[in-house]
Amino acid sequence: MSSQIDHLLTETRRFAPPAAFAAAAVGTAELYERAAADREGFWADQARELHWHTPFTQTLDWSNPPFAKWFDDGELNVAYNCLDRHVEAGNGDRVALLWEGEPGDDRRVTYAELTDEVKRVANVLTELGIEAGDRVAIYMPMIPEAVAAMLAVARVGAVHSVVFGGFSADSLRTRIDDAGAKLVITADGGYRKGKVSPLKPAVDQALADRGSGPQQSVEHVLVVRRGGNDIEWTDGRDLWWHEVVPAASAEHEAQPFPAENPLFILYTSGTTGKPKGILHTSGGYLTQAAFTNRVVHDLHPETDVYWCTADIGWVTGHSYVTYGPLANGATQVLYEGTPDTPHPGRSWEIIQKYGVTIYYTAPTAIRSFMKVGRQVPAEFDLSSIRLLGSVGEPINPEAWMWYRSVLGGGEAPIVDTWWQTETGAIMISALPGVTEAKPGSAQVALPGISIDVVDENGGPVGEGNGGLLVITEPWPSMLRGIWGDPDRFVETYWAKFDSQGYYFAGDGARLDDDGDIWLMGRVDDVMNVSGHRLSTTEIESALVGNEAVAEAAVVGAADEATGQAVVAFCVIKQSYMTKHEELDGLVGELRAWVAQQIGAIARPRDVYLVTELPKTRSGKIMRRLLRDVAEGREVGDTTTLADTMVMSTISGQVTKK
Ligand code: 6R9
Repeated sequence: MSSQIDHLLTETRRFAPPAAFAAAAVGTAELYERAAADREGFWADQARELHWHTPFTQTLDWSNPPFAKWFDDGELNVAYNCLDRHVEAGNGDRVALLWEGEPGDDRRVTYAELTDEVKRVANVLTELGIEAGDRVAIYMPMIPEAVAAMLAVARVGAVHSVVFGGFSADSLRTRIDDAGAKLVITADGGYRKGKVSPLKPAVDQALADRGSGPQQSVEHVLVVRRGGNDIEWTDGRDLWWHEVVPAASAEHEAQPFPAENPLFILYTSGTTGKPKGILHTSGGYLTQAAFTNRVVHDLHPETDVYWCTADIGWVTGHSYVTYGPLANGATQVLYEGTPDTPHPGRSWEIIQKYGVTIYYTAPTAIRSFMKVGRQVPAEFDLSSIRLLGSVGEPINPEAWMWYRSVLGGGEAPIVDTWWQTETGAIMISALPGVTEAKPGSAQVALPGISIDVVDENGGPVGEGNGGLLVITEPWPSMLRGIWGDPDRFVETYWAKFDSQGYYFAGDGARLDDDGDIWLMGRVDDVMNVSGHRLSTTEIESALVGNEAVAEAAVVGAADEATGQAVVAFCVIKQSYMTKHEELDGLVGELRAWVAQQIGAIARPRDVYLVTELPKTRSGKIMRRLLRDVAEGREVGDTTTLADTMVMSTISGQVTKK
């Protein structure tokens, strides 16, 4: 990559942590030194923060790469670590979940209450024949029972596969079949965008369609009543949670399981059509989820009110809603609904109501808040916030500055956290009390994590250069495989840098002159225009730096002259549209703007003004579909879009032009 991305990398603003924050920070500079001196010993120390029924004597077994074993001869119970030990330490009355339903109903669940509930659910699971190693699918809204279900499955040593409640019956069926789940835990429905969105009917459909397909592994469906919507009932198979859970005994002693006992499978999309079941195990995963939640989010469990907005259907919800915060004894907000329902200030109302101190969300959400305007958060008291986090995609400096000034009172440190479903926990991030933050850069590998940026042959590119992001040493929360497909595991992540033994993350990255890491988007999103490599992220960042643009997506479209050409799709800010009745000329201005910001090489061939961008349910822009539009093809598979209508709207807007 050459000078085109200099405008990101010449970002010169630096923000040191406030002195009082640094003085009280959980993560200190000393952690880097300890980890550098003895990486495995460092992780063993972190693992000893957990409760082990049987202490481990080995830290890492890497004798059969890429199949790692961490803390292999130790035994623990993941749910015991998240629940019982806090109660036994005298913290049973501490609130674990500050739950807020979308319609405004709320519930406070203490550690003692959550422990009691999980013990009962664990007894129900055992009565239903669920044993260690069995798979349980969870298809639920964001309600306390969803967290309890995950922990109960973990408590009996079984394996959960959480399927995001926004996925279709079809996706649910594929996942149930691939994992061979024996039980599905669901709800009648949950609140989304002001109405009840049904869930149980999708489970019924997923199970009904299975006719001649794979063996019918599902024996029971356990149903929480939440939406109150009408549902069908299969006697003998279906059970109401409110009938069986309160009736079950609250006595349940957590049994120890080996550190490498599978904890969960989480499906994620890869480059092929079939989703991959990413497999995580117990001891290493919990160690790194808890450690990173403490040091990156600067968690002080006695005083903080933490809110990670991710749904439990995504890895962020696993590591930073369920496992990390509960292992640390945190008090956290759990919100059922969408951030703009019933009004655009809903998130700020929740922060004010509960006095949220740590807020962790995605750039896509931040940009949609920017689109609505800062007058909305200005109506609420957000002064409790002392730390902000970002995850899921690169955060452009524009959004970073907005986040810090509007939500962080111009002072709260921001941690930009890079990681993946596969890595299980945060890998690259500032330590908020130590690192001077740079807007737009995820910055440095965490203590105990080894990252590099390399060229196609695996050679380090060195400071000031771009290449591919790799992880050069095994880490505790690394995926242990792809469920049922060890070859695909090796092929996807380890084959590219086989001789070096590096994990290939699939992301492009660049090291700046300070050695800080800038994520440049998936390598499949890198364009080649007239022999120059351009990053979609880079051009998108320039576009949203223009006063007119709220959101932008850039794709490389096949072009006879240049190989690929830059095609941009922009959503214009409401405030800009009210000021300028005519958008005539804006397209030309934006093309010139990019040329001016980055260089003529980056000037988009086409700029389309659209009302929305196509996003997956986890908020990632589906550039593949935009490329179809840009190249004048029929639009491909849209089933993973959050809103399947958006592509026809965009196609309409583009052809009208
Ligand atoms: C946690 C999560 C993983 C992919 C990853 C990368 C992108 C995540 C990022 C980021 C830049 C960050 N990504 N965090 N890119 N800066 N801070 O999102 O997992 O859904 O598996 O996605 O997301 O491209 O490879 P997952």
